[in-house]
Amino acid sequence: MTKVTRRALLGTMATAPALSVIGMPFIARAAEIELKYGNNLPLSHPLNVRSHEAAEIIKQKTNGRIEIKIFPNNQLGGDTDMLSQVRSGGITFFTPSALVIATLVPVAAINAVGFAFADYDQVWKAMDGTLGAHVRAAISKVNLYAFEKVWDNGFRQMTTSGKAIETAKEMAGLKIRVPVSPLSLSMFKALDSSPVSLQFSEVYTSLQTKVVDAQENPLPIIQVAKLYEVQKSCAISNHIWDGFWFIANGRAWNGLSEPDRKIVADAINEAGVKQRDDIRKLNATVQTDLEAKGLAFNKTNPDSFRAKLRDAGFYKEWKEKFGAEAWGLLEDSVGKLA
Ligand code: X2X
Repeated sequence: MTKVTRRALLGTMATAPALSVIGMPFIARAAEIELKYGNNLPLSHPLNVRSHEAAEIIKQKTNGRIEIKIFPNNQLGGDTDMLSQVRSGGITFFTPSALVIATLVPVAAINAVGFAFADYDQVWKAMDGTLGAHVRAAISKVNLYAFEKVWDNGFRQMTTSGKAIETAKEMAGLKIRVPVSPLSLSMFKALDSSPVSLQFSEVYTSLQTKVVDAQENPLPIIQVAKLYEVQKSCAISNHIWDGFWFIANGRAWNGLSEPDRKIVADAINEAGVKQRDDIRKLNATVQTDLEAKGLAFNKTNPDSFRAKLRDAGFYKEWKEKFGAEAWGLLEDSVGKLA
């Protein structure tokens, strides 16, 4: 008896009249191209919600040929691990914060210069404009492809288990967790704190076990990662605007056909724009929610922090590190910094 291969069966199905298909077992077709995407955030964060939608759209538009498998919440390791996996091709996609990809592409931290951006109008003008283009070009030099639209992490705020942070004075000696990022370390050292670099996967436990007393993150992250359970107060400092670069391994990206690249890029960029809007809407309600969960809030004035950073030579140092071109592009968007 001849063995009926799947190909032969599908071939018959394609030519046989439609009616004869009825009653046949459904044959699940495995995707031709399976691409892994890892990230560091809980499933409920808009970054995961919208990238899940993008993956569905990509699957539909390619008739199931391309499937993106999402591994959220540090399932594949911490930020540093995922960064090396996306470089080697072990995973195809990763969404590192600008702070984190800067360990590889230093200029990528330019958006995180302390107290640079006043609001989201300035942020999107810069990141969708010349500053973002400059960073994407730098990312492409290390054989990674950065999608056009950077996703929103948000304006970073400081939380602590100790006394509230009102001015730069309270920063002295503060044991604060920062991402694995030279710029964050430098900034909190300039504020006289004792910053500790830890991957995001380690933040909750290190606060819980008091390895550190404080951390800094946008409010939606504090909410989805339940950091309010292990922190007492939150200072609205807006000290850094942070985004997630959606990046792809260069070889894997260039290995896709041109039409497939367009389908994937369109879906991911459109999802990114929606994700920005999700965060914008969340920002309107998240503080009230966190207050109800027991986190105490206070406002801060940026002046004392900025003065401290200026006196410590922070702006001068990072202007030199980023170089005149990138610094100029940042100042085009936010005005003179130092
Ligand atoms: O690690 C963090 O603090 C986070 C989640 O904001 C980043 O990915 C930089």
